[in-house]
Amino acid sequence: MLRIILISPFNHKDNVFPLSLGYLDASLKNHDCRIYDFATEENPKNNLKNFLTHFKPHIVGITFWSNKGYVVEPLCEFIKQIDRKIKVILGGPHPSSCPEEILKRNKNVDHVFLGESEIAIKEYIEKIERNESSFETIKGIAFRKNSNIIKTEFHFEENLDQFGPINWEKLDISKYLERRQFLLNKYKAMPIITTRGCPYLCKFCNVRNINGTKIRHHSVGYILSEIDYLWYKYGVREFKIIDDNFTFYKEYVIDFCEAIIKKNYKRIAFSCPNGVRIDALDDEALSLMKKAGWYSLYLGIESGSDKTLKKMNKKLSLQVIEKQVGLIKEYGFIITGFFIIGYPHETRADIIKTIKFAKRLDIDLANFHTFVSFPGTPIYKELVERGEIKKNDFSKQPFLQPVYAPRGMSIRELRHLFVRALFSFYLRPRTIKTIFLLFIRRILSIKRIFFYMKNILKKHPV
Ligand code: B12
Ligand code: SF4
Repeated sequence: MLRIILISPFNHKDNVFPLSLGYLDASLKNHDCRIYDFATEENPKNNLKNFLTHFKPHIVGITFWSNKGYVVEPLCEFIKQIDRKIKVILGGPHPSSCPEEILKRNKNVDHVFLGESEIAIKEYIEKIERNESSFETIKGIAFRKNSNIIKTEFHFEENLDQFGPINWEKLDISKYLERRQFLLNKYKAMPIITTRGCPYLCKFCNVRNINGTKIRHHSVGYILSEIDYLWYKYGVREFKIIDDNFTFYKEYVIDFCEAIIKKNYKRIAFSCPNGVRIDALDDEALSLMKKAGWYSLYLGIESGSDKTLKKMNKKLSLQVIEKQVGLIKEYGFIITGFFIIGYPHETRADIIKTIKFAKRLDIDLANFHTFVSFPGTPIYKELVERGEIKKNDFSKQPFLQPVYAPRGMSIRELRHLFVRALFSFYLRPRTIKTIFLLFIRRILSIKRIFFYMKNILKKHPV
């Protein structure tokens, strides 16, 4: 039996339960696997040192998002300094997008995993246990061999029910439940995954590298037992569905909602905080979602310019967005729109169009982000080829601060437009009233607003 530690290096205290590590842990039932979440530790690095010295793991795995390079790279070195024999493995969105680059850059990394890794990690650990050193048969792995880097094709499993169930007890759930992890919360909330993958090919998105372009799902029965468990055992009353594209298959949404309605939970709420596609929603789906307990919808609107939507390959038009927002509003959802500003080729006029569009739409809140190009996305490749960004520019990415501006615009100018977007959207009597009402209803987390404000107002090093 091998000893394994899986680390989530997000040290922001409001981080959510790391589902990625929960799923991987569920695959490693025959081993002594522990999950270590920086977000729930008072002194994460010091405690980790003690943990590593006492637990003496054979393998340490770290989940890695592109914006966390400044934490993950030193962490790999830290682990190797404690014991060079520990195998350090990485997985998650960043390694899935540029495994070769990571292996070239960081000698402290032994193996890199690509995409969903429940099966790959299981096979890997079995090989390590048997002292095998050939990994070519594992799907979705990259490693050094002689002076080459070998990368195998990744594979996505059709039936998600073979993964999990998550052993929630591996972490102290109360630490996650006592926080307001999202901007909007009605009750004590936990994230869950019902489907993985998305068939769209938006140019700024790297979901295709992580979960593929085919939507696969858990059965409704599987999800219900997960909900039941969290509802009865931990008093969780709100479920944040963080799928890539939850609303794509309407029949699935309908089956899911009908099953929830049938269960007749005394109190339950749902939302999709990382956004759903706006065009997939119709009367039937919306009315059932409302009945099942949905109260808020985040919509991937992205831009107020048809030209930019086309450049993003978003397959949406302003006309469809306006029509759909109107329809969704009729059902009384709290609507939050996601908007990207400063997308390549955008001019000042395009960005102002987005700001005006956000204000014109009947939405309650707007989540503006300045554009970041993540590795593995088509737009990243284009920008590197055109010499507009250097590889690794994203690693400097401070939360909510621009690091890229389209040609002809400075970062300072983009930052002004970003602040203008926020001020002109939020300082309207209508939005102030909405915020006040959401606050009174104890749905809106003021703490998170301060968190966003603090990050937005940080002086940017330009
Ligand atoms: C939920 C979510 C959030 C939530 C919760 C965040 C959190 N820390 O838990 C919220 C809304 C807060 C959020 C915020 C942000 N997010 Co987000 N988020 C997601 C989302 C939708 C799901 C992630 C998830 O939990 N998946 C479920 C688990 C089961 O899957 P998984 O994490 O991929 O793990 C599997 C594999 O990757 C692999 N794996 C993962 N880790 C490891 C480790 C090892 C050792 C191994 C072997 C394998 C492995 O195996 C796992 C099981 O199959 C993804 C989209 C996506 N599909 O990944 C975006 C995503 C991860 N987010 C992204 C971004 C950019 C952000 C923000 C920076 C956005 C912003 N500008 O504010 C912030 C940053 C927050 C932060 N803490 O730094 C990007 C990351 C891109 C990148 N290249 O890194 C993604 C991919 C979205 C996208 N379309 O591009 N996010
Ligand atoms: S942005 Fe949304 S719709 Fe577009 S590819 Fe990514 S997950 Fe799919």
